Amino acid sequence: MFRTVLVANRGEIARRIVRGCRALGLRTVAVYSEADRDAPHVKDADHAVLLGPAPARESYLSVERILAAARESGAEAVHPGYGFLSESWRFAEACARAGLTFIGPSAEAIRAMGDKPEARRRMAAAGVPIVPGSPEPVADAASAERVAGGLGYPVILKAAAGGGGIGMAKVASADELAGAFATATRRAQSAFGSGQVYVERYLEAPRHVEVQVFGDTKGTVVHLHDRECSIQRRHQKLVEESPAPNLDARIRRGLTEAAVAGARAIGYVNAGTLEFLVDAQGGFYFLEMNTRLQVEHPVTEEITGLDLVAAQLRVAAGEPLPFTQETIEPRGAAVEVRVYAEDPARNFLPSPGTITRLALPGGEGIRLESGVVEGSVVSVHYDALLFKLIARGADRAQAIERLARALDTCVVEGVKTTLPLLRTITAHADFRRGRVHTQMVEQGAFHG
Ligand code: MV4
Repeated sequence: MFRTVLVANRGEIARRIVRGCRALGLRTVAVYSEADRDAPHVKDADHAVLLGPAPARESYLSVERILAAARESGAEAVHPGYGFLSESWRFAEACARAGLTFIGPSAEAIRAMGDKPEARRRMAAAGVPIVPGSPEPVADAASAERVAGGLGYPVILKAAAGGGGIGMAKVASADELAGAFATATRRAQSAFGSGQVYVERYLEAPRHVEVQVFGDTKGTVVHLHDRECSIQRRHQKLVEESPAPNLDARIRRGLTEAAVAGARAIGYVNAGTLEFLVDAQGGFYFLEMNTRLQVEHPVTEEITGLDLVAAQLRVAAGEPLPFTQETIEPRGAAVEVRVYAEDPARNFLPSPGTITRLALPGGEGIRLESGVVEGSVVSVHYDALLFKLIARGADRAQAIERLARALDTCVVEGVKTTLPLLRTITAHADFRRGRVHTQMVEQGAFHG
């Protein structure tokens, strides 16, 4: 096992990783930008290194500066967290070249899953159901139209180098295709540096259910059950839970078995997530694989009682997984909400500023993962996630009841937050019945 870990991130996840390192007695090195001099994650770590100016390009996204920080602080391993460099195969490779252990999967697995058509081909070859669509990017609008004609409308155009919903375009009919193809290509080029797009059949109002997987260097791959993540707006998740509610036992088994088969087929090592769309008929389809620890990992930890960050460290050090499929026993239910510094009254525009008052709940079954304290300055330069509130219970109803109560006692002053929307969602009858899908927020289910 390495002794010193550099945490190449900020906010709540950097603090969570520091805690995971402490659980194994490892020394931690934080990195920070000029905007984060007084940030909690800097104080949490044993040592901290200034990277550079506030813009992420010159700090948290600078491979060169992070490698230099690792060198000067004596770190032997790097945990990338989520976002920033976490899914950069070039960064994983650069770490290896610098003699550092990248705490995550191989650069090859990151690269393959970042190429969405390649990921679809690899999963299909492993027997994982994929949404019907083009096996390769389409060269031009005419070939997109040929593929779409074969699939039937509506279809969706997606960026081959993309993910997370950026550059996607729904196409209702053939006469919309040429225009949508041009727009999608342009957006994909500017967001990902590649204009390549591919075509899939469009599924109406599906659920988003994902499966947490974990592999080690001995070739063992297990799943840690599923998470329901349908409640989101503009591809930003708001509420996540485990287990997914109202999921037929056959579908659940199909999802977890497919996820393990897919991860095994690519020799996957460390924590990963396979995302699926589940349609109203119970069909499920692989969407993409996230080759990182995810924001919503705490709900999985709450139902399994496992420490996923500690497991990541062990696996990265070459140890076998500290659990087996047989010993992973899900218990109860857990729900997480994400509180962002965004203004609901101004179409959820970021709401930067100083947090002048912060009172956050605790108590039975409540877990808090916060990147801020009273006095923290929320910068325009980074993701606006302030904290996550997680509630667990013996069953889903108890977890939601605890969460709703905890949400009622949250006080955040100085910046606007998504708290009002989260209170509305957790009180909503459809949510309480577990009747959720990906279009709910946009369709206005939670207005008023
Ligand atoms: C889709 C889809 C419908 N049909 N693919 C959005 C994020 C990206 N990972 C994939 N996404 C979607 N792909 C087909 N063939 C609908 C979405 C989608 C969505 C998916 C998951 C969670 C929320 C979503 C919100 C809108 C659209």
